[in-house]
Amino acid sequence: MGRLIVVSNRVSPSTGEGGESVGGLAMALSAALRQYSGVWFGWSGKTTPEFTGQLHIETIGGVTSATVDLEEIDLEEYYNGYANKTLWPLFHYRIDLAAFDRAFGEGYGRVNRRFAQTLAPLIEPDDIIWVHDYHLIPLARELRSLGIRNRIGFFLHIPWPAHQVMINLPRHRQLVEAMFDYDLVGFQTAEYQQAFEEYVFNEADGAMVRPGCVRAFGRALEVGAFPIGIDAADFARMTKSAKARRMHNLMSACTVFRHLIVGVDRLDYSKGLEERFIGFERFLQQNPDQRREVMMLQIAPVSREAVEAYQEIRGRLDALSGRINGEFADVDWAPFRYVNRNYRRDELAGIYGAARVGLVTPLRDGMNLVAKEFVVAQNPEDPGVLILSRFAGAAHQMQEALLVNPNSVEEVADALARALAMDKAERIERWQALFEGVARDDVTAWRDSYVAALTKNDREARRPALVV
Ligand code: GDG
Repeated sequence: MGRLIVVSNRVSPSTGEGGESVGGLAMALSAALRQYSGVWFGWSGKTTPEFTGQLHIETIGGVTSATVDLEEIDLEEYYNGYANKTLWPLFHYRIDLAAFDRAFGEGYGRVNRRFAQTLAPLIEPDDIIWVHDYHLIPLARELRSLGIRNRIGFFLHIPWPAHQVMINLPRHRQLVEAMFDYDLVGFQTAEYQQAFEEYVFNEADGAMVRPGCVRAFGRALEVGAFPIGIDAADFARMTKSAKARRMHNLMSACTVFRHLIVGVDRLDYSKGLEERFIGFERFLQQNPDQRREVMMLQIAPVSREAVEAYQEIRGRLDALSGRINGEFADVDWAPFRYVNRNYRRDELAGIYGAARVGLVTPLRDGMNLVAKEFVVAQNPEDPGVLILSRFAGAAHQMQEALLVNPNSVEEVADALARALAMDKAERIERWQALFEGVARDDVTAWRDSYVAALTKNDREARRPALVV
C-alpha cells in the first residue's frame, strides 16, 4: 500500500503530550495517523480574501499536514452553513433546527470542489484516500471528475438518520448519489449502516448485492460498521501523569466526603445538556438526604459560536445552572459547577478519575468518546459508574453501563441514585467488562479494520468494473 491520505475539514495533529484541547475526530485521527506515513489534508482554519489553493505543509508529532485557507463566504456557506446548520442538526434528528438555504448547498459544493482541486496534485498512484465526516460527502465525486482513480473511503463520524428524517433534506438524492463514488462507506454502528441501506432501497431503487455491498445509481458500494475507539493505552498512561494526578487530588480535595458526578461535552444541543441538568435537579429534589453527599461538575467548552442555535442553548444552560444552585446551595456548599473552559487532556483524565459517576447523556451521538475515556481513567479497585445514553453509538458496545433514555428526566435521576448506591463488587464487575471492550476496540483496531476493508480488493479490478 502507498501512503494513507486522510482528509477532514479541520486538521489538528496532536503531539500526544496531553496538552491539546481538541474534538473527538481530531483525537482519533491524530492517533491513527501517527503510525502511518501519511498526509492529513484539510482546511487551515484561516480565511483569505480570495481562494488561492496555496498549501501550507507542516510536520507535527510525526504527522505531515497539508492545509489550505478558505474564503470568508466559504466559511459562512459551507462550514457554518451547510455542514453545521443543515447536515449536523438533521443527522442528529433536530429537523426543527435545520436551515435549508440554497446558498449553503452551493458553498458546500464549491468548497468540496476546491478541496479536490488542491488535493488532486498531491495524490500518487498507490495512495489510498480516507475522507472523514459530513463536511466532505461529495469529495470523492469531485476527485473522480478530476481523473483520480485511487481507492477512496469515507467514514461518517455522526449518525446516519432514519430514512424518514433524511428525506427532509432538499436534494438528498444528489448527496447520497455522490457517496457511490467512494469504494467504501463506513458508519459508527450497524444501526446507521442499516438506515443508510434503507434509504438506498427506498429512495434510490437500490438493492443488496450481498451483506456489506449495496447497488444503486449504476454502481456498487461497499458499506460497513467500524465503531471508533480511543487510544486507550495512551489515555491510561496520561491518567498517571503529574498533571492528571494534580487535578485528581484537587478534585478529591473539593469533594471530601462527597461523590463527584462528572460530564464533559462540547457545548452542543446534541449532547443533551439541558435534559441532564434537569435530571440532576430532579435527583436532588427526590433525594434530600443525598444533597450534601454529591457535587456535579459539567465541563462544556463552547463550540460553533457563530451558529445561533449554539448561542441560544448557552443562554439556557447558564440560566439552568443558576437555578439549580439557587434552589439547593447553602452558604458553605453548592451542588453544581458548570464551566465553559477548555482543559488539557491530561487534566481531564485526572478529573474523570476522581469521579464516582460519569454522566454521558447525548440525545444523539455518532459514538461518544468521553464515555470511553471515563472508563479508562477509573481506578480498577474502586471504579466509578458510567451512565450512558442509549442513543449514543457507544451504547451498542457498552452494555454494562447504566443505559438511560436521556429525554427522560426521571430515568436520569433514577440512574444517578442507582449509580451512587451501587456496591463496589457490582461497580468492579461492570467496569471490568467495559474496560476490556474499550482497550480491545481501540483507535488502532478501528483504523486497521477500516484500512483493511478499503484495501481488500485490487483497485483497478473494482473501478470502473463495478458499474452494474
Ligand atoms: C464527533 C461525534 C464521535 C471535550 N472537552 C474537552 C475535551 N473534549 C474532548 C473529549 C473527547 C472529545 O473532545 C469529544 O468527543 P466525542 O466523541 O464525545 O464528541 P464530538 O466532538 O461530537 O465528536 C462523536 C467522534 O466525532 C469521533 O468519531 O464519537 O459521536 O459527534 O475526546 O475528551 N478535550 C480537552 N479539553 C476539553 O475541555 N482537551
